[in-house]
Amino acid sequence: MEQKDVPRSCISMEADQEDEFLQTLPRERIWEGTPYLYHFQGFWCPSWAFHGVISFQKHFQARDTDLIIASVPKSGTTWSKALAFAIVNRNRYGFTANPLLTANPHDLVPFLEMDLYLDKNNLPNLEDRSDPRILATHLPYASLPVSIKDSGCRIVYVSRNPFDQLISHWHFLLKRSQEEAGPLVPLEHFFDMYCKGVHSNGPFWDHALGYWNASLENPNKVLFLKYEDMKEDVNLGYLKKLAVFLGFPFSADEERDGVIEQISRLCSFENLKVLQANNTGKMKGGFQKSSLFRKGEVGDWVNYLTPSMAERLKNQVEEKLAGSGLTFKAS
Ligand code: PAP
Repeated sequence: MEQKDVPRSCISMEADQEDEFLQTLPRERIWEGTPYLYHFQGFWCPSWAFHGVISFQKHFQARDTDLIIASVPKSGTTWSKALAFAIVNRNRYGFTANPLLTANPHDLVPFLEMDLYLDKNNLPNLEDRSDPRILATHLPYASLPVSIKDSGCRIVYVSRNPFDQLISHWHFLLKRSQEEAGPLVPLEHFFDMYCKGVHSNGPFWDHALGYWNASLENPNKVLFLKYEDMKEDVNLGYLKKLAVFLGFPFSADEERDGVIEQISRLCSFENLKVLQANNTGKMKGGFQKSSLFRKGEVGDWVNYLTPSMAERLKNQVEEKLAGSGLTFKAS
């Protein structure tokens, strides 16, 4: 769905009308105990995030200097947030006292709809944040507030092959159910719903294509990254590209002094996973911080999906992405 189709009535809706409106939308639930997903503006929005989405769309005023990290959940968001923060703030903090050593990347780079705009009683004060503000969203491109599209702000979209992304998401739900001693979501069922596009911020292909097409139309506005390319790039070309896109390119001296390697190490899965800030305690949403750092590999899905499941998803992804030029490496 294009932004022009987003119902204006939603944008002007008062907070006390939201619950009533929600009840008019189609809804699905992955499994008993998981939050309802509401079909809204062409994507599946978790019930608890609905107010945040409306409020974000209604109130957020982007600045030309803003940097937005966008993704479908479980695509490398935490990693990308850490990288963007480390690149932008490298001269401010250095590497021994870097906030990434003591705070979770999601605390340093908050989500707009799922964090900053979530509170029904208060709007966030984003005015006092110094430039560039690094912020994040899981919303599809079509649902971004107009000011993000119309301003000069830049968007980094991180994507991941849907096989690993869905397995990562399933594990995340599983862990949450185990913690809460709730019913466990069977993989077959989760997979089936996924193929129907029913998962948080899904369908996957619509989400990816929205940003992919925007990156083709305006490469200076949207940088489209792939998790798999970043993982296999031993020369760290993706980091240089990201730094240039963010407006903080590495100097020749920095390259010589190994600053790029330092950022790569600081933000690596191995480093972040063992930090106390990332392996103890809970996030605002109630889930364990450690659940953001599971395996961090490409191709782990082969341990879970049967050949017939893999075939079904492969065909579906090929069909949905046909003609777009967008492809994913899944191993
Ligand atoms: P989110 O959408 O809830 O923020 P997100 O960070 O996008 O989650 O995805 C989590 C995945 O990224 C996990 O993948 P896995 O389940 O297949 O293991 C997690 O391990 C992986 N991940 C987290 N941090 C890093 C990192 N620094 N480098 C590579 N992968 C990472």
